Amino acid sequence: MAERARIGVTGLAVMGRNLARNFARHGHTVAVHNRTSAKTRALVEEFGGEGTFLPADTAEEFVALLEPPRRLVIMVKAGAPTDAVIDEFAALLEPGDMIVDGGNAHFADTRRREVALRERGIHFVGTGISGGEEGALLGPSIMPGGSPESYAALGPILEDIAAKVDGVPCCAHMGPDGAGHFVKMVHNGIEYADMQLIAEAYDLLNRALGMQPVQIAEVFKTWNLGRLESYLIEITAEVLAHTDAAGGKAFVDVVQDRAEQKGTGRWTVQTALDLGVPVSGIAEAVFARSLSGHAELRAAAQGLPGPTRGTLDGDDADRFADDVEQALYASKIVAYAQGIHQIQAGSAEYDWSIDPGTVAEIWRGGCIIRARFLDRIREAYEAEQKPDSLLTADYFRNAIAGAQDAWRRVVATAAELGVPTPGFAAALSYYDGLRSPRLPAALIQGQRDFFGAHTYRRVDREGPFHTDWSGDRTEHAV
Ligand code: NBP
Repeated sequence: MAERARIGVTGLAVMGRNLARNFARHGHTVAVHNRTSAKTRALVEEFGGEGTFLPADTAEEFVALLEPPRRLVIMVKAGAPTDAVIDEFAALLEPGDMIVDGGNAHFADTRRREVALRERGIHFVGTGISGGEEGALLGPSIMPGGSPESYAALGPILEDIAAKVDGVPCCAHMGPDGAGHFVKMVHNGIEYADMQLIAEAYDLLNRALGMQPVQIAEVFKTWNLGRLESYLIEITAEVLAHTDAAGGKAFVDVVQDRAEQKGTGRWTVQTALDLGVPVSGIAEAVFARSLSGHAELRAAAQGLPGPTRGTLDGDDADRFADDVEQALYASKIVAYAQGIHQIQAGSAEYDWSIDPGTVAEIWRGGCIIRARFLDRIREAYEAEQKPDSLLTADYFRNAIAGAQDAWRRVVATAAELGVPTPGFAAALSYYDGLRSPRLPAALIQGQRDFFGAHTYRRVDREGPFHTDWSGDRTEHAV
């Protein structure tokens, strides 16, 4: 009998091609297919020596190459192309077969697709894959959803190709149906927040201290030796140290300051609004990118008055870089606390039983937000007494206790100097909001009752109440 493949990949653009190579390099015979066959042939010609690839020109040939139960990975553009490919292949599969969607699908689409395929006996495994092009080849962080049965059949192969940290694969079953894509979505939301916070730290050092990008690169390199050690800090130092070949200026000074967004950050915030979870750090990061993109509005605002104080000097300047490191660390903790809260809320809403400790564990390597402190997050959720919030876990409570004076100074200084720090400031406000015994929400309830008879609850009695604001202001139980 002709050789069959343990797994197949259809969609051989950058991600699919590298994922297929990763399977092959780990000794798995991999069937490969792409709508445009030239890409399939190119892959085999160029990288055929890395392992065993079984190329297919048609969908039928591709399915015939897979050993049952078939494991078919789709790596095509998210949205309509993914639906088209699922429809094409589902018609050729049998009950018990698995379709893995490794694209960046919205978890609601994954839930819809999972139900439709389950009715036909096919396992649909929405799988978040992070790490970009390089991760797909060398070891990504993999977040599979879908049924436990499908994970039993797929997990070992996915764990094989995933990044490893201390020998532990950065791949674990997140939960049923859309859990994997939900976790990936929040991962990307945290990534937005982390990048924004790092960008604010750079902006502060540049504008408050007048440091040049190449000097700031050195600061980031130093930070990367400590508790902030992470992929994003590491690449930030590289980008800041890079000089533009054309004019000899710092690269960052010749790039247009308009950040793009592909949508997963926006999805995170939209979903958080639906779930009622305050992910203010992620939201500010998305909004900061939107603001950066409004070129005409920004041009029109150039004459608006700012503060008189321009840069720091004396003692303020001497301690500022260290203060910014502390503010960055504290704000980053808040961004993760908010993201984990969203994962917990999604898990409760959709009955996924996602374990935040496992999520932290598989984010330690392979993915864009990989960082030293994910170990601490994992430990926090492994403890017998699970924290209500990451912020209330002992390690992080103490970390913020140590950083908060500097964090407050940085936010105050930024306001004084007119340097925008939506990420740092939102994180600090969230922290202060969470720990406040009383919030002005009580006044908002009064306002709502005044104009809309929305009622309110009292601190000393059960049940809703309304005050007759337009009459004699007597209070009634409702
Ligand atoms: P793209 O998102 O650029 O998609 C290109 C692939 O989709 C090609 O193989 C193309 O085939 C195929 N395709 C399209 Br477009 N429409 C199709 C259709 N109607 N039927 C069949 N195939 C179709 O590729 P990518 O950047 O490799 O990303 C793949 C997935 O992984 C996406 O969902 C992406 O969001 C996700 N992702 C990407 C990254 C990253 O860093 N790039 C990271 C994590 C996740 P063709 O060759 O015939 O045009």
